[in-house]
Amino acid sequence: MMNSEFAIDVDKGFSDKKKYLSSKYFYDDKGSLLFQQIMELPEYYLTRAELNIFQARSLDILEKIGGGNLNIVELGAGDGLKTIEFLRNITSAKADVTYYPIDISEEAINQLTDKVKTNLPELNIEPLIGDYFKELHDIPSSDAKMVVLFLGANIGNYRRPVAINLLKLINDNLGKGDMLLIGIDIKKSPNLIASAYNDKQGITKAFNLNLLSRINRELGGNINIDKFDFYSHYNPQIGDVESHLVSLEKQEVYLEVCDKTYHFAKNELIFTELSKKYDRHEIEDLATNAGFKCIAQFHDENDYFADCLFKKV
Ligand code: AVI
Repeated sequence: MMNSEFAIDVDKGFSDKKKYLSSKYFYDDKGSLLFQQIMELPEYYLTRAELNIFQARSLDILEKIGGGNLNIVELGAGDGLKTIEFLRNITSAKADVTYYPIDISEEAINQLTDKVKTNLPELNIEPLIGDYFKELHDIPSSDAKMVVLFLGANIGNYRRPVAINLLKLINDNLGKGDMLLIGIDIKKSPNLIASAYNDKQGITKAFNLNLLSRINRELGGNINIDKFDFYSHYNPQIGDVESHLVSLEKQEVYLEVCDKTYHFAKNELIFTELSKKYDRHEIEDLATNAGFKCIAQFHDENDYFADCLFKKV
């Protein structure tokens, strides 16, 4: 019975003239582990660069946010490494902070909460499990300034209009003067970007192929993973990294849950992910289009990555 969102989306994507799968389905247990490995790859500079920003610039970020009590709300729990660095630096500068991490996964929130409590025992933490916008909406109003954290270049996984809508949704839940601190990967050497999404050890390839294993497991598929390859490329003119799976031969796959056979031509692509890179002006434009003003952009020492402070106007 094709009644899960996953089954409906895979059926749509496999039936399209240009086949696609949504990158939101990468993150089952195995996919989340593979993403952890990606973040440690020598080629994947993004996580280290963002950590460098919080090591070197946290107090500058705090200064731009301004004084007073802060409610820091994080969308997506992550492993906490960068956030703990930021929170440690700003609380030791006497900022009065309550930290609200939000995630749909109870396990992710519990792990993060334990980590934060071990590292920052004095910090007020109010973990929230559920949908980002519902939880954000339900945070009791107070005189504290709201600072939403949306870190890790996640915004790059959305096409521009979708990214703007998402930022608008965040904006709708904020008051005038509240802030959004958003991680954005920036345009730089095309070769450097291309290799971050095509690592030598093949972890990014395994991360993409894992989507097919997930389809087999959850939708009763008979996909032979060995008959697919991985291809990603970066177009520096528009800043888009596009990732794909490639059918190595003409083949058919059957998905029991959809009770349907899908046909693949030799070398046919399945688009799996956009990882968009921005320049300074495009970032300002993104902010303006979503009802914010970009008041500061903090770059790491190599100028690879930006954490940007958007203020609701
Ligand atoms: C989660 N997201 C920001 C990552 C990115 O860089 O687009 C996902 C990823 N895909 C391949 N490598 C990492």
